Amino acid sequence: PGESPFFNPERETMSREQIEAFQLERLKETVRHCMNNAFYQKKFKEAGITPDDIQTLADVRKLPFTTKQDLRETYPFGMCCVPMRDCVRLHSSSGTTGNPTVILHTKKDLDEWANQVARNLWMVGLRPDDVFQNSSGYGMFTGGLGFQYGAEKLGMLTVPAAAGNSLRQIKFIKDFGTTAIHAVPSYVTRLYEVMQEQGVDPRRDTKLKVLAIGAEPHSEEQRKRIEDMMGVKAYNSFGMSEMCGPGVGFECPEQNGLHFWEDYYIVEIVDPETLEPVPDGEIGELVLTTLCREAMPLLRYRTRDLTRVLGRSCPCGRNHVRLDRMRGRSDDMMVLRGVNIFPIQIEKILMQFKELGNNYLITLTTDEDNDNMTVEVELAEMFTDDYNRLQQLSKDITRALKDEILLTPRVKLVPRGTLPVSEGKAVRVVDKRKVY
Ligand code: ADP
Ligand code: K
Repeated sequence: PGESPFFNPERETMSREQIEAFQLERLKETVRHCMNNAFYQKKFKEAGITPDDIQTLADVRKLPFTTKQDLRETYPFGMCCVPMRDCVRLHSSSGTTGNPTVILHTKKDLDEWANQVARNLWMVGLRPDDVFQNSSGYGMFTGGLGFQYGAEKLGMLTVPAAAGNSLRQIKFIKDFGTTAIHAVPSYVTRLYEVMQEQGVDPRRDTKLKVLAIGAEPHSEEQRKRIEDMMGVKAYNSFGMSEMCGPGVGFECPEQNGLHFWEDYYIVEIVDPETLEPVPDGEIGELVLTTLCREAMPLLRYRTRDLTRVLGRSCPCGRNHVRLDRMRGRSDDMMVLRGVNIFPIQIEKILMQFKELGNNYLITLTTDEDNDNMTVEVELAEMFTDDYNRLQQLSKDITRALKDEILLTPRVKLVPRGTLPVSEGKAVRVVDKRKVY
């Protein structure tokens, strides 16, 4: 692509009309391709439709939804639309209950996926002279190989550092002249703490300039903190195994929402109850249809992620839909005394207090038949023993939280390093409530 700001200028700068014409063609092909598979044949029959019913882009709404449940019930290979001999990679999501979900890829699928990831990294200014350290889990977790192949495709020297072992990470960053890192946001804050302990100043002692952070919900406040701490630009990266993995949506340098790549997906936001589309700007469930997958195309897949449309144009020159940062999955929503609360709302408040560190844990309990919330949060390093100051701080936090979530949680301030840190996605909520 030379020195163009676009990795794939033709696709990235399509007008809305071009995007939609492209999508319709691809949608028709995808639907026809799905008819190779018994699961889809049955679904289509039940819905009383055939591929010929897709004549306009709006006809996507005639298609049946697919869900994680479908993937579980057809585990492991029941939703594959190509002969097994054409599949070259398998990824599987954690799945704490029942069967995990399996996603298969052909060579072409992997190639397209790498293109998607490379497009994102190019978009935020990374070039072949950059050194990319991938500090996310490898193995089944798609953030590992997904970023590896994408960064290599772009041409960067790519370091598969994997998650954890912060001392080694820091040594690599310094020795290899790492300029960009991919990691989950909760791990970046951990890495920074270890840098501090080691007397390493990321601005002075490293060449870091860009971070790709994602795979878990985080607030704008958390991002700003990460940027300040590390002296970098941090870009939100959205991915999910069912849609390949990383590369589905990414922020451009404007940092005004995630561009979801509509040459790869049809993006719908629906009301999770009625399943009808919601107007732009309103929060709903993200539903995605893949447009160029061979092994496992997914039609109208219900992601359970809640977000909203921010716009369909951008000063960066891309017209691919911009979505707001995810507020969490519908399953992350806590219902306490009839009030709906997302962990991210709590994080947003905590991050506004400079006296607080980055790690926090929400515990839900039942006391005397009432639901209660305790928020434990680590103090920043300037930990104080001044009882009165801590009392006042905890009062201020409680009040700010109450304004946001309309309930009064118990706030516990704990020293840095007290709360558990996970190597993968952070665990923010422990629900110990009685089930009646
Ligand atoms: P698992 O399903 O085991 O968690 P995935 O890696 O497929 O594994 O997780 C995908 C999910 O992670 C998304 O559906 C979404 O809930 C969350 N996620 C990924 N990226 C982001 C992001 N940038 N912001 C918020 N949530 C994200
Ligand atoms: K290189």
